[in-house]
Amino acid sequence: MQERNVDDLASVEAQYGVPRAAQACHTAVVDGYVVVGHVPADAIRRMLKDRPDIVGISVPGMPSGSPGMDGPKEPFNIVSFDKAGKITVIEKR
Ligand SMILES: [Cu+2]
Repeated sequence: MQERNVDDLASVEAQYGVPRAAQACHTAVVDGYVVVGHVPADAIRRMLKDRPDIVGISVPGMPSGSPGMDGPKEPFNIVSFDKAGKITVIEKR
């Protein structure tokens, strides 16, 4: 695994085709998919198994109580985004 801290994550995310509304604090590339923010591991596993025709998935923002975030659980959306920049809510947690 290669890890890199950058000052301008938004431009890195743009380079990987992450639409602005899906951007968050961390970007990973996993087996050809882009994973943005605090996405639950089981959602990543499902994507890697089903191999949908998308660029990647994201939990936009830093919702309290999402994986890796402290604080009371607040509802959050898991979204997918495609090559056209279209964002689809695939799951609410
Ligand atoms: Cu974060």
